[in-house]
Amino acid sequence: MSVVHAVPTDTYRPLDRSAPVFVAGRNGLVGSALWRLLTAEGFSSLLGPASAELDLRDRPAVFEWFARHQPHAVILAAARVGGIKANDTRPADFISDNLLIQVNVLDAALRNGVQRLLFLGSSCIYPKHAGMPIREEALLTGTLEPTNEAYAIAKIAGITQVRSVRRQHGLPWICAMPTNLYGPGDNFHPEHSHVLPSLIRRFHQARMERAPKVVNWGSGTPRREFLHTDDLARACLLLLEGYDSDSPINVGTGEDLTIRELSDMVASVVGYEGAIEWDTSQPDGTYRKVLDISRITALGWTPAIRLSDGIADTYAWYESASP
Ligand code: GFB
Repeated sequence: MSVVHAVPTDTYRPLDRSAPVFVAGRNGLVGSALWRLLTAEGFSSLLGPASAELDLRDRPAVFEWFARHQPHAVILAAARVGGIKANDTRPADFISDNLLIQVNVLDAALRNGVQRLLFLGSSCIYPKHAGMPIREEALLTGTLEPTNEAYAIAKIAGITQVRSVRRQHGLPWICAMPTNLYGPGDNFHPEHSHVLPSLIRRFHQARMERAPKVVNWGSGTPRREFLHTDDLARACLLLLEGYDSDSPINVGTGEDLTIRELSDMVASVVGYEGAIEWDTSQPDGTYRKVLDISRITALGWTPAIRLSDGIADTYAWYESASP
């Protein structure tokens, strides 16, 4: 059964399953989930060169690749991403790499007449003090969270480029804004990753080493929302086939929890029973981030993976991938 069955038939424009679809960032957290879903959905000409084969920051190489492969549709899931500390300590890398990747892929797609394109942003594009849950209309209405301002501004530039192409060239390109994501294939780096994979790694190590305590970052009081990438992948296909608007569209669960609650949940899944301490010299970041998902749920999509199940699934992947 197709995942897009719930889209109203008047807006449903199916993608040709045999036409080439470029999943930019195919080996990343989001790209790999998209690849799994699109393969299962019968897409037979997926394109997803590894970064060693095609560096998306290399403009001539990107143009040459598009001219040769002529993708029919593009999902731009390639990005330099990282957790709060990576964003805070390497802002020059985050703004430069993301702007280069986006401008090259979007320009090459335009040059080659790509009709269907989905650009993936992030919930950090919204103002730090946006009303909760965050509606799409909050974009560009206030100042950003300083720890990820460089990344957020690059993503806002991408949204603006997609909207500009719509306005100037009339192509039905779209943007989706996912909340904090997690899933198999995530980055588990101890310093640079996001909180959920960091906690999995930390609690796993502590359990293996029988450590009496772990120390997490910040106060544990900030609230976040977490979406499994398999749920995001279903949303991406639904949007590509059934959404055509100038406005970015949020993709999340609409439910948040404190970092302390998340930490307890991860400890329970991993089986860590020692003490948990909090290092308040580390940044908390924005206090709360939860998306209003009424626009996408009206199209018929809802998240299907409960957080505890998703953590268990991600932990199973981590254990299978760990040496
Ligand atoms: O996942 P995270 O880095 O993303 O951090 P952000 C979320 C919260 O978890 C912060 C706390 O309050 C952290 O202080 N935390 C506790 C930890 N322990 C840890 C740990 O071991 N590692 C990490 N990373 N956090 C990022 C943005 O912000 O979210 C990006 O910087 C992007 O630009 C991404 O938008 C989705 O939600 O704070």
